[in-house]
Amino acid sequence: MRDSNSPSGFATRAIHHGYDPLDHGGSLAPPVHMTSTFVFGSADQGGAIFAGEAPGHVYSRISNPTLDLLEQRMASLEGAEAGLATGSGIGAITASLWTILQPGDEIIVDETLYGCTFSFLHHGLEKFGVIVTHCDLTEPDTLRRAISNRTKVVYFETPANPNMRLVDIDAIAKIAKSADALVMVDNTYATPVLTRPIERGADLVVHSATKYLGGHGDLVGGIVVGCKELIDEIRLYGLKDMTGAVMAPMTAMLILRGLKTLELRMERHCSSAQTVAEALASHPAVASVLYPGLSSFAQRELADLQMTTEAGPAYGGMIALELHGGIEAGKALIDGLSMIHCAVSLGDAETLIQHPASMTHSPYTPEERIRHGISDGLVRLSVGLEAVDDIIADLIVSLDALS
Ligand code: MET
Repeated sequence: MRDSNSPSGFATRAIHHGYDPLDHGGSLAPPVHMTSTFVFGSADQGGAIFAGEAPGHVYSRISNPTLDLLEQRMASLEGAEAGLATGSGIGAITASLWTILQPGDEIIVDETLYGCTFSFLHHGLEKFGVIVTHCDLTEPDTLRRAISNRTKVVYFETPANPNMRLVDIDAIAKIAKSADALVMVDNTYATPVLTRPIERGADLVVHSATKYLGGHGDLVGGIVVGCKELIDEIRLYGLKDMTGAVMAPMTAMLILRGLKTLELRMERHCSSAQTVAEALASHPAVASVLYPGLSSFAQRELADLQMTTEAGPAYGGMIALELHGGIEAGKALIDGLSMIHCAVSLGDAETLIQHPASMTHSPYTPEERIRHGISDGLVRLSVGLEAVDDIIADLIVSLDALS
C-alpha cells in the first residue's frame, strides 16, 4: 500500500489531482463550465467576492471552475503552488512579463528563443522601456558577469526552440537568486514529465499548452505556474487588465483530457525520437543531428541530469537537423515526404516538420538569426506517435532522393 503521506505518482496526479466525481453528481469527466459570468446570492456577497473577502467566481476573464482544475493539476505536475491558464503560450509569457517588469527594468534572456517570444521582447517590452539583454545562458558565467540590481527576470527555454540548446536550471537559478532576479523557464519542449524547473530553483514556468500538454493539435492554450502570490498578481493584472488572454473552458477540458495521457505519450515520443535521431545521424545526406539523447550531443551530461523521468533519463520528442545541402536540401527533404506533414507547432500525434528560418523563427531578421544561433539550413522535426518504422521510412526515402 502507498504511504498516504507520500505524493502520488505523476500519472496518478495527471488523472485525479483536484477532482472528486462525487462532488459533481458522480460525473467521471469534469464538467465544462461554459459560462461568461457567475450569479451572486446577494449584492453583499457579490461585493465580497469582488473585494477578495469571500471565495467564488465573478467572470470568466478572471477565473472559471474548469480552468481552476487545469491550473491546480498543472501546478501539481510542475511542483508549483498555483497556476494560471491563458489563451496561448504567448498569452502566458506576456501576462507574466507585463506584470513583473517596469520601464527601466532589465530582462536577461538566452540567445535562442522561439520567434514570437523574441518579437514580443523586442517589439513589445522594449517599446515600453524595458531593457532586453541576450546572454549565452548555456555558460552560466556569462550571466554572472551580466546580472545587476536592475535585472528583474532571467528567462530561457530548455531545450531551446529550435536548436535544442540546454540551459542548466540549477546553475542559472543560483546566480539569479544572488541578484534577487526571478527565473522564468519555458518548459514547452521538455514538459514536466522530463523536467520540473521549480524543483531546480525556477520561480515561474510557462508552457504553450497547444503542444505536448494538449497533445492532439486541436487547441491553442498556455499556462504559467509559480508561487501563489505571483500567480495571483499575474491573474489580476497581466491577464485581467493587460492582455485579456483568456482560455476558453472547452480548451481547458481538452487539455485536462490530454494531461491524462501525457506521461504515456511522452514515453513514446522520447523512444521514437531516439530511434529516429540515431537513424538520421548515420545518413550520408545529414550533416548533423541535434538530439539530447545522442552521444554526440554537446550537452549530453546536462541532459542526463536535467531531463529525467521516474524511470531514468529521456530526451523528448524534438530533433533539429542540418543537411549537407543546406537550405535547398532541407526544403527538398520536406517536400519529398509522404506521411509527415509540413507544419509548425509540435507535440502532436502526427509527426511534423518545418523550416524555422522561414517559418517559426521568421520574426528574426536574417542577421539576428545568425547572431542568435538559428541557421538557415536547420530543419525541425517533431516526432509523433505513429509506428516509428513508418516515420523513419518516410524520412529515409526523402533523404535518399537528395543524393
Ligand atoms: N510555437 C509554435 C512552434 O514553435 C508555433 C509557431 S509559428 C506561429 O511551432
